[in-house]
Amino acid sequence: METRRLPNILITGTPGTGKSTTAHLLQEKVAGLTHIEIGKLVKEQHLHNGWDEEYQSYILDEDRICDAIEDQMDAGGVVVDYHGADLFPERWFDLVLVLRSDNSVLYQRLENRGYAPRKLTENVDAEIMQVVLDEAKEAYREEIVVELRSNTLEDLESNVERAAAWVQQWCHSSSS
Ligand code: DAT
Repeated sequence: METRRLPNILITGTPGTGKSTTAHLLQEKVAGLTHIEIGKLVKEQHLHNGWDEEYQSYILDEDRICDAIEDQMDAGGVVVDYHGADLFPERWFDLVLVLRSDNSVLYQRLENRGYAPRKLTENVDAEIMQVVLDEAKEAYREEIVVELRSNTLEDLESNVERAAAWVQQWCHSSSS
């Protein structure tokens, strides 16, 4: 039975496409939403099984990540931001936004972030191959998966506006 009073949204995409920025602005704009950055949570609560030198990332403990946020997800109103789409239960999300950036834009953002050349190339390649988009389409009903361009500040603003309007609409239709 649907008990959420606010919807849950997954904001996903390749690292650097603007997930955290978008999620943060959305949570600021819509009262009652909370933002969970999975990468940060993993570090803070040690929800991993060590560091993978080869991939330069944590080896996630997916079960513990899901356990850590389950109560909040059940309550609703959570904007989850993560660069993967298939580790969460499908029922958790009402909307899945997949942010997309052009390769030159993404390259620059990841270079600014200080990514090592190999990690940078892997991520830009993954974006070109739309790995996260395909993963999201596989994991969730196609009609809740929305691809959004995230190259410019105008894109950012319009994505936040659209998502906020969608939340309002969701609340309106679930209360009627
Ligand atoms: P992610 O959480 O996907 O790794 P981020 O939100 O940290 O990405 O953004 C990476 C950088 O790019 C950060 O400096 C903010 C900037 N940025 C994000 N989305 C943008 C957009 N649509 N237009 C311009 N800059 C953007």
